[in-house]
Order: sequence, then C-alpha cells, then structure tokens
Amino acid sequence: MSLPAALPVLQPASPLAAPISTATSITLGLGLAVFLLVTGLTLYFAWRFKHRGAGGEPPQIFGNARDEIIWMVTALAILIFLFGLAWATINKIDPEAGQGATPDLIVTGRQWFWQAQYPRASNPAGLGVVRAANEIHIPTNRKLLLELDSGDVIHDFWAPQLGRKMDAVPGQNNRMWIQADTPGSYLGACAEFCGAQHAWMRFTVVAQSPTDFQAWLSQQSRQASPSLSGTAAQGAELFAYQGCGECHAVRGLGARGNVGPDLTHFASRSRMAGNVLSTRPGDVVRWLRDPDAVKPGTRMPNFHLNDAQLEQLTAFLETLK
Ligand code: HEC
Ligand SMILES: [Cu+2]
Repeated sequence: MSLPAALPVLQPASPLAAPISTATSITLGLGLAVFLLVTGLTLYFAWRFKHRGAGGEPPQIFGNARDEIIWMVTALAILIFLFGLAWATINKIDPEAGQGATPDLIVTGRQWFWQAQYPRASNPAGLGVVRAANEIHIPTNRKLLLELDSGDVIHDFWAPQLGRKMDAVPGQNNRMWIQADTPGSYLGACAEFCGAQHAWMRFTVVAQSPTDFQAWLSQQSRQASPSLSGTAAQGAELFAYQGCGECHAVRGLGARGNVGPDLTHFASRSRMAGNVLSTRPGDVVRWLRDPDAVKPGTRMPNFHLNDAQLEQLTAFLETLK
C-alpha cells in the first residue's frame, strides 16, 4: 500500500469534504483577485505617472461620498458572500447528530497513536470487542458518526479527504461525521501539536465495500489463538514474562493493557507506531530493540532484549493476524 507523504488536503473523496475544498478555492480565488487588482493598479499607476516630476504633493481628495460608498459596499458584499459560503458549507459538512445517537466509531487519540473501537450497537452481527490502532476501517457510502476521545492531551483528528477536522479533548466526547465514496486508503494525521512525536501520529482510513467491511469486523472480533509452536510460542511466553500485557491487549491470551495499541490483530495491519514503520519483521525488530530511537519520547520502554528474544517476540507478533 503506497500512501502520499503529504496530506492530500484539496482532493476530497466524500460529500462531507467536497464543500470544504470548494469553499477554500472560492475564498482563495477571491483573495487572489483582490490582491491582483490592488497590486496591479499600484504598479500601473507608478509606471504611468512616473514622469510627472517632483511637483510637490498631488491634490488630496476628502469626503467623496460616492467613492467611499463604493469601496465600503464592495468590501461588505464580499464579506457577506463569504459568510454565506461558510454558513452553507458548515450545514453540509456538519449535519446534526441527534441526541443520544450511538456513534459508529469511537476514536481515541493517545501519545502517539490512534485507537478505533467499534461499539457493539453498530455491529449488526453482535460481535464482541473490536479495537484497532492507526488503521481505521469504514464501510463506503455511509455517513458514520465518530466520537472523539483523548487518553491524555488534546489531539486533533484530520482525514482531509473524508470530512472536517476536530479536536479530541480529554473527557469531552466530541462528535463529527465522516464518509468515503469509493473504497481505498485515505491518509490522516493529528492536527494539534501534542508532544514530541506529534508528526508521527498518522493514520489510514481504509474504506471498504460493506461486505468487505463486515468480513473485516468479524475477523477483528476473533481472539488470538493460544495454540502456538516453536519460536512463536517462546515469543508468547516472553510477551507474558516481560509484562508487555501491562500496556498492550492481546484478546484471548489474557493481556489486557490499554496504554499502547491493542495487538490482537497486529499483523493484519500494514503500518505501526503512527505510520512510522511497517509491520514487516525487520521493522518490528527495529522497534522492539529500541522504541525510543524510532520515536524519541515514546511511552514504550526499552527492554534491552537480545537477538534471540527479538526474534521470538517478532515471530509471535507476526502470528497475530
Ligand atoms: C509502559 C507501556 C508499554 C509496555 C510495557 C510495552 N509497550 Fe509496546 N507500546 C507502548 C506504546 C505507548 C506504544 C505506541 C507507541 C507510538 O505509536 O507512539 C507501543 C507500541 C508497540 C507496538 C506497535 C503497535 C502498533 O500497532 O503501532 C508493538 C508491536 C509493541 N508496542 C510491542 C510491545 C512488546 C512486545 C512489549 C513487551 C516486550 C511492549 N510493547 C511493552 C507501550 C508499551
Ligand atoms: Cu496528537
């Protein structure tokens, strides 16, 4: 999966994002027109009248009612137009949620990754817990209500192709809508400075057809299988022994931590740690060897693991599909 390095801010892929790009383009276009008119006239007059010589000050004009009304009314008309445009845009991108509506998704920002939970109520198959990190799956062609929470400081959820952006404030449960028209991967980022690794708090929204999405949901709701053998089994033991489960959940293996990402389906994702690394074995080893070297300031400690231990843990993590 290849994603652009920069956020595609003016390439909407949603009826909730298109009005934002339109309003941005119109506003910038108007600003550009005014800028060109004013600088163009200034340059023109400077050139046109440069031969007048130093004849003292030109006559000053005061109190020309007609001219003053023209430039006040023009400016006011532009402002009223922009106000109307903003109003119309807000109404389109931010429909009312309805009191007490159950969110389709609960997205929580944490230093420095995003967690996505799919509450039971929006889960017609009656599946259990589904908790993903940094890869947020959604069905296409449906308006989804997102609840935004934070586990620590203020973050800001922004997937510019799919909807507006909104702060995730501790204890405030902000709500917004997103929608994707076509299946695909859409890049998102934290848009509110939240500490040293703010720039590596990226995520991907994976939009799938409703059938594919249901299949993903039921696969994610499965628990990890405890029947492992060889290096992977040694890795699972080490995972328990080192206390990784204090911070990470692996459903089915008794690990219930909620400080770091839920790892139950770690290997089903393609990127980890806020998109900074892939989930391929080489990158997993790099992360486990020294998390702070990859993301300085991370809450995950360095366990000073030797090569054999790194291999075992990685083999175990790669089984968590
Ligand atoms: C004190 C809490 C803590 C402990 C203990 C801990 N981790 Fe982490 N871990 C984190 C945090 C926080 C992150 C998220 C880092 C980020 O993305 O900024 C993380 C991220 C990860 C990731 C990347 C997951 C993803 O999907 O992005 C893996 C894999 C991982 N840890 C494995 C382990 C293993 C294996 C152990 C035990 C040797 C362990 N962790 C122990 C806190 C912890
Ligand atoms: Cu953040």
